[in-house]
Amino acid sequence: MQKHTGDKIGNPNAATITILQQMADYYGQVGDQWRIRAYRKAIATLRNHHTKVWTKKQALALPQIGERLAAKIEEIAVTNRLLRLDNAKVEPSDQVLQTFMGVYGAGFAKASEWVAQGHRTLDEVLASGNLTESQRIGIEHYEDFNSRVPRHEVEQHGAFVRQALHKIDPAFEVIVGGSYRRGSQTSGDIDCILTRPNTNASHLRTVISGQLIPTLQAQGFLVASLATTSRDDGSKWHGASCLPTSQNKIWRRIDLLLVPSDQIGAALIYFTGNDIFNRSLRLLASTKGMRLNQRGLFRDCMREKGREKISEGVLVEGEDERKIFDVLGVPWRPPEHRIC
Ligand code: DCP
Ligand code: MG
Ligand code: MN
Repeated sequence: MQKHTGDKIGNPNAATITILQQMADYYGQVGDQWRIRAYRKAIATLRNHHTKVWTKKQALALPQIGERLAAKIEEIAVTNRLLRLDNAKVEPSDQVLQTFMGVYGAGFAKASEWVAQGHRTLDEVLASGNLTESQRIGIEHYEDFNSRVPRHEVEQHGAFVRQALHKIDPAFEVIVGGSYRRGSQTSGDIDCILTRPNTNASHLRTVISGQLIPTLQAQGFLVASLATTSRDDGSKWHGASCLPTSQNKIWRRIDLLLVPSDQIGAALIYFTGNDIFNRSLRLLASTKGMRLNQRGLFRDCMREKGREKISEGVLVEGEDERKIFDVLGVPWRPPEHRIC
Protein backbone atom coordinates (compact mmCIF):
# COMPACT_ATOMS: atom_id res chain seq x y z
CA MET A 1 0.00 0.00 0.00
CA GLN A 2 1.25 3.44 -0.88
CA LYS A 3 2.34 5.56 2.03
CA HIS A 4 1.08 9.08 1.69
CA THR A 5 3.60 11.73 2.48
CA GLY A 6 2.25 14.46 4.69
CA ASP A 7 -0.03 12.17 6.68
CA LYS A 8 -0.25 13.44 10.20
CA ILE A 9 0.23 10.82 12.88
CA GLY A 10 -3.16 9.84 14.15
CA ASN A 11 -5.14 11.04 11.16
CA PRO A 12 -5.26 8.45 8.41
CA ASN A 13 -7.18 10.83 6.11
CA ALA A 14 -4.80 13.79 6.36
CA ALA A 15 -3.65 13.59 2.73
CA THR A 16 -7.26 13.50 1.50
CA ILE A 17 -8.15 16.40 3.77
CA THR A 18 -5.24 18.49 2.42
CA ILE A 19 -6.44 18.11 -1.16
CA LEU A 20 -10.10 18.69 -0.26
CA GLN A 21 -9.02 21.84 1.58
CA GLN A 22 -7.19 23.10 -1.53
CA MET A 23 -10.36 22.49 -3.50
CA ALA A 24 -12.41 24.38 -0.87
CA ASP A 25 -9.90 27.27 -1.05
CA TYR A 26 -10.31 27.32 -4.80
CA TYR A 27 -14.10 27.52 -4.51
CA GLY A 28 -13.54 30.28 -1.96
CA GLN A 29 -11.67 32.27 -4.60
CA VAL A 30 -14.44 31.89 -7.12
CA GLY A 31 -17.11 32.59 -4.49
CA ASP A 32 -18.97 29.31 -4.75
CA GLN A 33 -20.47 29.33 -1.23
CA TRP A 34 -22.53 26.20 -1.68
CA ARG A 35 -19.54 24.06 -2.65
CA ILE A 36 -17.34 25.57 0.08
CA ARG A 37 -19.89 24.42 2.64
CA ALA A 38 -20.08 20.93 1.17
CA TYR A 39 -16.29 20.60 1.26
CA ARG A 40 -16.03 21.96 4.80
CA LYS A 41 -18.61 19.47 6.04
CA ALA A 42 -16.83 16.57 4.36
CA ILE A 43 -13.49 17.72 5.80
CA ALA A 44 -15.00 17.91 9.30
CA THR A 45 -16.35 14.37 8.94
CA LEU A 46 -12.99 13.02 7.80
CA ARG A 47 -11.20 14.78 10.65
CA ASN A 48 -13.32 12.83 13.11
CA HIS A 49 -12.91 9.52 11.34
CA HIS A 50 -10.23 7.19 12.59
CA THR A 51 -9.66 4.85 9.68
CA LYS A 52 -8.54 5.61 6.17
CA VAL A 53 -11.41 6.02 3.71
CA TRP A 54 -10.46 4.33 0.44
CA THR A 55 -13.67 3.86 -1.51
CA LYS A 56 -16.69 5.85 -2.59
CA LYS A 57 -18.89 3.37 -0.75
CA GLN A 58 -17.01 3.88 2.52
CA ALA A 59 -17.22 7.65 2.10
CA LEU A 60 -20.95 7.57 1.35
CA ALA A 61 -21.58 5.68 4.57
CA LEU A 62 -20.26 8.65 6.54
CA PRO A 63 -22.37 11.65 7.57
CA GLN A 64 -22.32 14.88 5.50
CA ILE A 65 -20.75 13.32 2.41
CA GLY A 66 -22.73 13.11 -0.82
CA GLU A 67 -22.22 11.15 -4.06
CA ARG A 68 -19.92 13.57 -5.83
CA LEU A 69 -17.65 14.22 -2.89
CA ALA A 70 -17.52 10.51 -2.11
CA ALA A 71 -16.25 9.87 -5.65
CA LYS A 72 -13.62 12.57 -5.22
CA ILE A 73 -12.48 11.09 -1.90
CA GLU A 74 -11.97 7.72 -3.62
CA GLU A 75 -10.06 9.38 -6.47
CA ILE A 76 -7.75 11.16 -4.01
CA ALA A 77 -7.22 8.05 -1.88
CA VAL A 78 -6.34 5.92 -4.88
CA THR A 79 -4.36 8.38 -7.04
CA ASN A 80 -3.15 10.76 -4.34
CA ARG A 81 -4.39 13.68 -6.45
CA LEU A 82 -7.60 15.20 -7.76
CA LEU A 83 -7.92 15.82 -11.46
CA ARG A 84 -10.48 18.59 -10.91
CA LEU A 85 -7.96 20.50 -8.78
CA ASP A 86 -5.22 20.15 -11.40
CA ASN A 87 -7.63 21.51 -13.99
CA ALA A 88 -8.84 24.28 -11.73
CA LYS A 89 -5.33 25.62 -11.41
CA VAL A 90 -4.79 26.01 -15.12
CA GLU A 91 -8.23 26.53 -16.59
CA PRO A 92 -8.10 30.04 -18.10
CA SER A 93 -11.84 30.64 -17.80
CA ASP A 94 -11.52 30.30 -14.04
CA GLN A 95 -8.86 32.99 -13.96
CA VAL A 96 -11.09 35.22 -16.03
CA LEU A 97 -13.96 34.47 -13.66
CA GLN A 98 -11.82 35.49 -10.70
CA THR A 99 -10.87 38.75 -12.42
CA PHE A 100 -14.52 39.50 -13.21
CA MET A 101 -15.58 38.74 -9.65
CA GLY A 102 -13.23 41.49 -8.49
CA VAL A 103 -15.46 44.08 -10.17
CA TYR A 104 -17.41 46.12 -7.61
CA GLY A 105 -21.07 45.17 -7.81
CA ALA A 106 -20.48 41.94 -9.73
CA GLY A 107 -20.98 38.70 -7.85
CA PHE A 108 -20.45 35.12 -8.93
CA ALA A 109 -23.60 35.09 -11.09
CA LYS A 110 -22.76 38.24 -13.06
CA ALA A 111 -19.12 37.24 -13.53
CA SER A 112 -20.20 33.80 -14.78
CA GLU A 113 -22.61 35.47 -17.19
CA TRP A 114 -19.80 37.57 -18.68
CA VAL A 115 -17.63 34.46 -19.05
CA ALA A 116 -20.52 32.61 -20.69
CA GLN A 117 -20.93 35.49 -23.15
CA GLY A 118 -17.37 34.84 -24.24
CA HIS A 119 -15.70 37.87 -22.67
CA ARG A 120 -12.11 37.36 -21.65
CA THR A 121 -11.02 40.83 -20.54
CA LEU A 122 -12.52 43.70 -18.56
CA ASP A 123 -12.32 45.87 -21.68
CA GLU A 124 -14.50 43.39 -23.54
CA VAL A 125 -17.07 43.53 -20.75
CA LEU A 126 -17.00 47.35 -20.87
CA ALA A 127 -17.47 47.32 -24.64
CA SER A 128 -20.35 44.83 -24.41
CA GLY A 129 -22.43 47.32 -22.46
CA ASN A 130 -23.96 44.49 -20.43
CA LEU A 131 -23.28 46.10 -17.09
CA THR A 132 -24.72 48.54 -14.59
CA GLU A 133 -23.35 52.01 -14.00
CA SER A 134 -21.79 50.83 -10.71
CA GLN A 135 -20.12 47.90 -12.44
CA ARG A 136 -18.77 50.26 -15.11
CA ILE A 137 -17.18 52.40 -12.40
CA GLY A 138 -15.97 49.18 -10.78
CA ILE A 139 -14.10 48.28 -13.98
CA GLU A 140 -12.77 51.77 -14.62
CA HIS A 141 -11.33 51.84 -11.09
CA TYR A 142 -10.59 48.15 -10.85
CA GLU A 143 -7.02 48.49 -9.58
CA ASP A 144 -7.91 51.16 -7.04
CA PHE A 145 -10.86 49.25 -5.61
CA ASN A 146 -8.86 46.04 -5.41
CA SER A 147 -5.94 47.52 -3.54
CA ARG A 148 -5.86 47.66 0.24
CA VAL A 149 -6.20 51.00 2.01
CA PRO A 150 -3.36 51.67 4.49
CA ARG A 151 -4.56 52.41 8.02
CA HIS A 152 -3.36 56.03 8.03
CA GLU A 153 -5.25 56.69 4.82
CA VAL A 154 -8.45 55.20 6.29
CA GLU A 155 -7.96 57.72 9.12
CA GLN A 156 -7.58 60.59 6.65
CA HIS A 157 -10.82 59.70 4.86
CA GLY A 158 -12.62 59.37 8.21
CA ALA A 159 -11.26 62.73 9.36
CA PHE A 160 -12.35 64.40 6.12
CA VAL A 161 -15.93 63.22 6.62
CA ARG A 162 -15.86 64.18 10.32
CA GLN A 163 -14.63 67.70 9.59
CA ALA A 164 -17.29 68.39 6.98
CA LEU A 165 -20.04 66.94 9.18
CA HIS A 166 -18.97 68.95 12.24
CA LYS A 167 -19.24 72.12 10.21
CA ILE A 168 -22.86 71.22 9.52
CA ASP A 169 -23.65 70.03 13.07
CA PRO A 170 -20.98 69.50 15.74
CA ALA A 171 -23.23 67.08 17.64
CA PHE A 172 -22.68 64.38 14.99
CA GLU A 173 -20.25 61.56 15.58
CA VAL A 174 -18.21 59.72 12.97
CA ILE A 175 -16.86 56.31 13.97
CA VAL A 176 -14.78 54.34 11.51
CA GLY A 177 -15.88 50.71 11.85
CA GLY A 178 -15.18 47.55 9.87
CA SER A 179 -11.69 46.09 9.73
CA TYR A 180 -10.23 49.47 10.80
CA ARG A 181 -11.99 49.28 14.17
CA ARG A 182 -10.69 45.74 14.55
CA GLY A 183 -7.21 47.20 14.30
CA SER A 184 -6.26 46.03 10.78
CA GLN A 185 -3.21 47.67 9.27
CA THR A 186 -5.00 47.78 5.90
CA SER A 187 -8.68 47.73 4.93
CA GLY A 188 -10.71 46.82 1.90
CA ASP A 189 -12.86 49.91 2.26
CA ILE A 190 -13.74 52.69 4.70
CA ASP A 191 -16.82 52.07 6.83
CA CYS A 192 -18.02 55.34 8.39
CA ILE A 193 -20.74 55.06 11.01
CA LEU A 194 -22.58 58.39 11.33
CA THR A 195 -24.75 59.03 14.35
CA ARG A 196 -26.02 61.83 16.58
CA PRO A 197 -27.55 61.76 20.09
CA ASN A 198 -31.36 61.85 20.20
CA THR A 199 -31.74 61.66 16.46
CA ASN A 200 -34.06 59.49 14.40
CA ALA A 201 -33.41 57.96 11.01
CA SER A 202 -35.35 60.54 9.08
CA HIS A 203 -33.41 63.48 10.51
CA LEU A 204 -30.10 61.68 9.88
CA ARG A 205 -31.09 61.11 6.27
CA THR A 206 -32.08 64.71 5.77
CA VAL A 207 -28.72 65.98 7.03
CA ILE A 208 -26.57 63.37 5.30
CA SER A 209 -28.18 63.27 1.88
CA GLY A 210 -29.32 66.89 1.92
CA GLN A 211 -26.14 68.50 3.24
CA LEU A 212 -23.16 66.23 3.89
CA ILE A 213 -23.06 64.31 0.62
CA PRO A 214 -23.49 67.40 -1.62
CA THR A 215 -20.77 69.20 0.39
CA LEU A 216 -18.33 66.29 0.09
CA GLN A 217 -19.10 66.02 -3.63
CA ALA A 218 -18.47 69.73 -4.16
CA GLN A 219 -15.14 69.38 -2.32
CA GLY A 220 -14.12 66.66 -4.75
CA PHE A 221 -13.95 64.09 -1.94
CA LEU A 222 -16.93 61.94 -2.90
CA VAL A 223 -16.26 61.03 -6.51
CA ALA A 224 -18.87 58.36 -7.22
CA SER A 225 -22.17 57.15 -5.84
CA LEU A 226 -22.53 53.39 -6.19
CA ALA A 227 -25.56 52.25 -4.20
CA THR A 228 -27.96 53.56 -1.63
CA THR A 229 -30.33 51.74 0.63
CA SER A 230 -32.81 53.79 2.53
CA ARG A 231 -34.91 52.40 5.36
CA ASP A 232 -36.88 53.87 8.21
CA ASP A 233 -34.41 52.59 10.73
CA GLY A 234 -31.18 53.59 9.04
CA SER A 235 -29.62 53.98 5.65
CA LYS A 236 -26.46 53.19 3.79
CA TRP A 237 -24.68 55.11 1.10
CA HIS A 238 -22.00 53.28 -0.86
CA GLY A 239 -19.61 55.18 -3.03
CA ALA A 240 -16.04 56.18 -3.68
CA SER A 241 -13.86 58.85 -2.11
CA CYS A 242 -10.57 60.46 -3.01
CA LEU A 243 -8.45 62.79 -0.88
CA PRO A 244 -8.42 66.06 -2.84
CA THR A 245 -4.93 66.89 -1.55
CA SER A 246 -3.38 63.54 -2.43
CA GLN A 247 -0.86 63.21 -5.24
CA ASN A 248 -1.93 59.81 -6.48
CA LYS A 249 -5.71 60.43 -6.61
CA ILE A 250 -6.53 56.85 -5.71
CA TRP A 251 -10.26 56.14 -5.47
CA ARG A 252 -11.30 54.25 -2.35
CA ARG A 253 -14.53 52.45 -1.58
CA ILE A 254 -16.39 54.24 1.21
CA ASP A 255 -19.61 53.33 3.02
CA LEU A 256 -21.59 55.90 5.00
CA LEU A 257 -23.80 54.11 7.51
CA LEU A 258 -26.51 56.19 9.16
CA VAL A 259 -27.43 54.94 12.61
CA PRO A 260 -30.09 56.38 14.98
CA SER A 261 -28.58 56.86 18.45
CA ASP A 262 -30.83 54.28 20.13
CA GLN A 263 -29.39 51.59 17.84
CA ILE A 264 -25.74 52.55 17.97
CA GLY A 265 -24.62 49.66 20.22
CA ALA A 266 -26.07 46.99 17.94
CA ALA A 267 -24.86 48.82 14.84
CA LEU A 268 -21.34 49.07 16.26
CA ILE A 269 -21.31 45.33 16.81
CA TYR A 270 -22.63 44.68 13.31
CA PHE A 271 -20.37 47.10 11.43
CA THR A 272 -17.28 46.07 13.40
CA GLY A 273 -17.61 42.40 12.50
CA ASN A 274 -15.98 40.45 11.38
CA ASP A 275 -18.79 38.73 9.51
CA ILE A 276 -18.05 35.33 11.06
CA PHE A 277 -18.00 36.81 14.56
CA ASN A 278 -21.37 38.44 13.82
CA ARG A 279 -22.79 35.16 12.64
CA SER A 280 -21.68 33.37 15.80
CA LEU A 281 -23.16 36.09 18.05
CA ARG A 282 -26.46 35.89 16.21
CA LEU A 283 -26.48 32.14 16.51
CA LEU A 284 -25.79 32.41 20.22
CA ALA A 285 -28.64 34.91 20.60
CA SER A 286 -31.02 32.53 18.85
CA THR A 287 -30.04 29.64 21.12
CA LYS A 288 -31.10 31.89 24.01
CA GLY A 289 -34.46 32.65 22.41
CA MET A 290 -33.35 36.11 21.35
CA ARG A 291 -32.56 37.79 18.07
CA LEU A 292 -29.63 40.05 17.32
CA ASN A 293 -29.44 42.30 14.29
CA GLN A 294 -27.89 45.66 13.45
CA ARG A 295 -30.76 47.45 15.20
CA GLY A 296 -30.75 45.70 18.53
CA LEU A 297 -31.08 42.61 20.67
CA PHE A 298 -34.68 41.43 20.94
CA ARG A 299 -36.56 38.79 22.93
CA ASP A 300 -39.92 37.06 22.42
CA CYS A 301 -39.57 37.05 18.66
CA MET A 302 -42.64 35.55 17.06
CA ARG A 303 -42.17 33.13 14.23
CA GLU A 304 -45.40 32.46 12.40
CA LYS A 305 -45.66 28.89 11.22
CA GLY A 306 -45.26 28.45 7.48
CA ARG A 307 -44.67 32.12 6.95
CA GLU A 308 -41.51 34.06 6.55
CA LYS A 309 -42.61 36.93 8.70
CA ILE A 310 -40.89 37.22 12.04
CA SER A 311 -42.01 39.94 14.39
CA GLU A 312 -39.11 41.91 15.76
CA GLY A 313 -40.04 41.09 19.36
CA VAL A 314 -39.35 43.19 22.42
CA LEU A 315 -36.22 45.32 22.40
CA VAL A 316 -33.82 44.29 25.15
CA GLU A 317 -30.91 46.56 24.24
CA GLY A 318 -29.83 48.58 21.24
CA GLU A 319 -27.83 51.53 22.46
CA ASP A 320 -25.07 50.05 24.57
CA GLU A 321 -22.55 47.74 22.91
CA ARG A 322 -21.26 46.34 26.22
CA LYS A 323 -24.74 45.68 27.56
CA ILE A 324 -25.55 43.54 24.51
CA PHE A 325 -22.53 41.34 25.31
CA ASP A 326 -23.68 41.23 28.97
CA VAL A 327 -27.23 40.17 28.18
CA LEU A 328 -25.91 37.49 25.83
CA GLY A 329 -23.61 36.28 28.60
CA VAL A 330 -20.52 36.88 26.49
CA PRO A 331 -17.49 38.45 28.19
CA TRP A 332 -16.65 41.80 26.58
CA ARG A 333 -14.46 41.42 23.54
CA PRO A 334 -12.58 44.48 22.34
CA PRO A 335 -12.91 45.01 18.57
CA GLU A 336 -9.35 43.76 17.94
CA HIS A 337 -10.37 40.36 19.25
CA ARG A 338 -13.48 39.96 17.15
CA ILE A 339 -11.84 37.89 14.50
CA CYS A 340 -13.01 34.35 14.00
N1 DCP B 1 -20.87 42.44 7.61
C1 DCP B 1 -21.49 41.25 7.98
N2 DCP B 1 -21.88 40.36 7.03
C2 DCP B 1 -21.67 40.62 5.73
C3 DCP B 1 -21.04 41.81 5.33
C4 DCP B 1 -20.65 42.71 6.30
O1 DCP B 1 -21.69 41.01 9.17
N3 DCP B 1 -22.06 39.72 4.82
C5 DCP B 1 -20.43 43.37 8.65
C6 DCP B 1 -19.17 42.88 9.29
C7 DCP B 1 -18.11 43.65 8.61
C8 DCP B 1 -18.79 44.99 8.37
O2 DCP B 1 -20.15 44.64 8.10
O3 DCP B 1 -16.96 43.78 9.42
C9 DCP B 1 -18.20 45.81 7.25
O4 DCP B 1 -18.22 45.07 6.05
P1 DCP B 1 -16.99 45.10 5.04
O5 DCP B 1 -17.42 44.33 3.86
O6 DCP B 1 -16.54 46.48 4.83
O7 DCP B 1 -15.89 44.21 5.77
P2 DCP B 1 -14.66 44.57 6.72
O8 DCP B 1 -14.61 46.04 7.00
O9 DCP B 1 -14.73 43.67 7.90
O10 DCP B 1 -13.38 44.14 5.88
P3 DCP B 1 -12.66 44.96 4.68
O11 DCP B 1 -11.34 45.38 5.20
O12 DCP B 1 -12.53 43.97 3.59
O13 DCP B 1 -13.55 46.10 4.31
MG1 MG C 1 -14.75 47.41 5.46
MN1 MN D 1 -17.79 48.20 3.92
